[in-house]
Amino acid sequence: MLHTIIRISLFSLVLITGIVSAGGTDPTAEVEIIKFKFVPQEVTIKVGESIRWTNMEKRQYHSVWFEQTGEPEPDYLFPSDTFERTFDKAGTFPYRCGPHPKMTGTVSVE
Ligand SMILES: [Cu+2]
Repeated sequence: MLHTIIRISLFSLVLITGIVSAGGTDPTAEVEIIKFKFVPQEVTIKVGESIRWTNMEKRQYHSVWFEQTGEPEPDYLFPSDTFERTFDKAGTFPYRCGPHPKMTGTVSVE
């Protein structure tokens, strides 16, 4: 009986470890989009690190657009959607929401 329990536990552990590692690396920083704001508005990370934005609104869509890099505007984020971006160069990167130009944020990469 005890043997069986230990075996099952070990099996579960292997299974859980597998699932977690399959998810890849977690982003370094999280930004929530809520009430037409990026929270926190300023994020500082290191070169090679990444940020994940999550739309926490109930109904409103937004986007995370690094317009000044010349990149096209990414797809809109609908409620509970996420957007991830990795930063490979040092610098200060302002961004905004496409549909709402007053919604701005800044990423500092050291
Ligand atoms: Cu917006």
